[in-house]
Amino acid sequence: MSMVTLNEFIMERQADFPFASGDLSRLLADISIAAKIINHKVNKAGLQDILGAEGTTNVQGETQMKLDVFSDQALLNAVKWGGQVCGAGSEENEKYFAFDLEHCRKAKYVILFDPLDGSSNIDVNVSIGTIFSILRRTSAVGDLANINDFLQKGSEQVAAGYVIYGSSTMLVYTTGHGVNGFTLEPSIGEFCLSHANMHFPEHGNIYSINEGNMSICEKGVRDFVEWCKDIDKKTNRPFTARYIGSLVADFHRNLIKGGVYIYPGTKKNPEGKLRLQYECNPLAFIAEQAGGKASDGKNRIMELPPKELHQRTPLFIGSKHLVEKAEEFIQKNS
Ligand code: AHM
Ligand code: MG
Repeated sequence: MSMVTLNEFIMERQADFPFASGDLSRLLADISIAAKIINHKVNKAGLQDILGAEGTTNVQGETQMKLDVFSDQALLNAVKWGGQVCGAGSEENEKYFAFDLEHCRKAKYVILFDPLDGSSNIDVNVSIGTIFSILRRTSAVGDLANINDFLQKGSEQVAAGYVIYGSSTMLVYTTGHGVNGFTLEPSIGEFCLSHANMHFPEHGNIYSINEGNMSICEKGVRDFVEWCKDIDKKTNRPFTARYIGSLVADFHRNLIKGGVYIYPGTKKNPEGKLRLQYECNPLAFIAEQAGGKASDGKNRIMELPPKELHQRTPLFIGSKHLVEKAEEFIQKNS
């Protein structure tokens, strides 16, 4: 089998859009470079004195890990000097960045990202990930980026993807024409096409939720989880429970094996935990492109109107039939 690298693949796809300028292709290439830099650091995490908390807290009051800060900088530098975006919003920074450089002012896109999701898992050597979302700017080319560029619905995304730093490192992305996955081949330092045209399998039987929160979840969520555990030969129940606590890894497994990931609203946090603009929307775009579904229990994630950069939302994402089943229980109880 011949090997197709990510850059070759992006270039081939670019030829499908004769009027495209190549800016989006270049941006994806910039992101893949940042991903390799982050991957290198993540792999060395156990060897160097870079584990543990940085001693600072981010905008959500969470302790930042050193690798969070490193990954944030790696991505910001890659996209700023690459010059294909006029601004960037990140989980690690309260305010978005508007890059005041001539080549950035002229750029067509903005990017939002969670540089290192699931970072509480770094110390225990569990898979973590990077998530990104790309939007066409709404402000005039030549101006500085403004907040409205970032507060667009998920349905406006032009591309989205994630990188998983697991037993191998993979980059998975969509530009709205299906989902493709690339595995990093360390001997040549290239992402190579390994998972072409990814789709949720028709039958999946995994449910992923932090069951420790069950008593503070709404009844619909509790009923759905009970349903997953019931015995029923026809629907292959009881299902299998799998929860890593690392969104990218949980999502990626469910995309390949079939399943649903849920982070619901709780009594303590009615809006849940996950961030709409750089965690839920990009994964929702990938889920839909792979034949799956993403909702907040009632509404399509990609239709939710964003009001602020770090907005949270409950998330039900994965195989279509399982997300719809969960929604059924929510509706019955609301
Ligand atoms: P983070 O962005 O601070 O890393 O938080 C997001 C992570 C997700 O990766 C994961 O699915 C979830 O938080 C786990 O939360 P919990 O420990 O409450 O189950
Ligand atoms: Mg995160």
